[in-house]
Amino acid sequence: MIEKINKLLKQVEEFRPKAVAEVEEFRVKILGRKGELNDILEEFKTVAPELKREFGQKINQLKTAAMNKINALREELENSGNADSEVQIDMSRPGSADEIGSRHPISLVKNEIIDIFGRLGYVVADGPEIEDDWHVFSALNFALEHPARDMQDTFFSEKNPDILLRTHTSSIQVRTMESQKPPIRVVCPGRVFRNEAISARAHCIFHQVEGLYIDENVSFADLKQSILYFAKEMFGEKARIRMRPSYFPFTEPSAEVDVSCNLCGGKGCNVCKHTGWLEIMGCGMVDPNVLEASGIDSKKYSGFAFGMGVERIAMLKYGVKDLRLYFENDVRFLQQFDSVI
Ligand code: 2NM
Repeated sequence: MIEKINKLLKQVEEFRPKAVAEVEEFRVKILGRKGELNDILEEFKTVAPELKREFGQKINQLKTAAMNKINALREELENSGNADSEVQIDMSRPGSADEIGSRHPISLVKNEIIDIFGRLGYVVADGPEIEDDWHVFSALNFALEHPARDMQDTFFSEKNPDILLRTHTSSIQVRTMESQKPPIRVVCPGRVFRNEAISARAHCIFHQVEGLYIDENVSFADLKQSILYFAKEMFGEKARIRMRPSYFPFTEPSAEVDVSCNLCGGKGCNVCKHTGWLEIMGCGMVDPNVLEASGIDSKKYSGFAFGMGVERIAMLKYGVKDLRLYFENDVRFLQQFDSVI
C-alpha cells in the first residue's frame, strides 16, 4: 500500500498538463468518487491498528499534495490567456458530426406528387390560404345551402362572413382559370382548413394537392390514364386503379379513385380492410358551370380535375396509422424519413 501511495505521489509530482480539461481528468482519477484515493481508503480499513498512524499520515500527504498541485495547475492554466490555450487545442481529435435535419414526410410526398405531374407537363400554382366565398364555394358550383358552407365545417372570419379559410385548394384553380387562357395544366399544393374534431384520421389543418387540365377535347379517358400513370409512379409499377362513381359540386361526372393495396398486393389485409383497395383521391370532368364562372368557354373547352390529401397518401405509402404523428414533430418519428432532397 505504501508502494502504491509513493507511486501516486510521483505521478502527482510529474504531472504536466497542457489544458485545464486534463487537470480535471486527473482530479477525477485521483480524488474522484471512484478515484485512486478512495480505493486506498477502502484498503486502509483492513490495515493493522499499529500501522494505522503511519499509513494515515502517508495518505494525508498524498491527498494534500494532489489537491495543492491541482489547484495550482488550474490557476496557472486558466491565467495563461487565450493565445496559449488556443495552441493547446488537440488538432488530431476527430470532429463532432453536425446533426442534419430531414425533410418532413408530408413535404417529401407533396414534392413527389408535384414531380410526377411535372413529368406530365403540369406546373405548380399557388394562392392564398385566407380566401373569399367566391373562390372557395360560389365559383365552384356549391349551392347556397350546401352543408360545406356551414359554420360546422368551415372557419369563417367573425367580422366578415365573406372571408374564410380555404377548405380545398380548388380556389387556386379558380384563380388560375380566371387569369389564364387554356391550355391550362396546373397542380395546386397547399394547406387547407376544416372545422373538424381531431382524431387518428382527421385534423383541422391538412395538405392537399389538386390538379387541373383544360384544353380542347380533354376526355375522361385522358383523366383515367393520367391517374393510372400517377398511381404507378407513386405506389409502384404493379399498381392498378379502379374508379367508382361519386359526386362533387364542381365536377360531372365525378369519381372516387382506389389504388390496389400495395401492402397485400390486392389479396386483402388490415390496411385495406380486406377489400384489396385503398381510396386515394377524387376526380371528375370540370362542370361547365365552373368553367363559365371563371370565364372559360365551355363549348370550346373541357377539362378534368382531381384532388388528394397528402397526409392520406403519405399514410398509405409509409404505413403510418395515426395522422397526428405528422403534426407532433417528434424527431424520433421524423428521422425515419431521412432524405437529402
Ligand atoms: C377533387 C375532386 C374532384 C377539383 C375541381 C376543381 C376545379 F377547380 F377545377 F373545379 N379543382 N379541383 C376537384 C375535383 C377536386 O378533390 C377531391
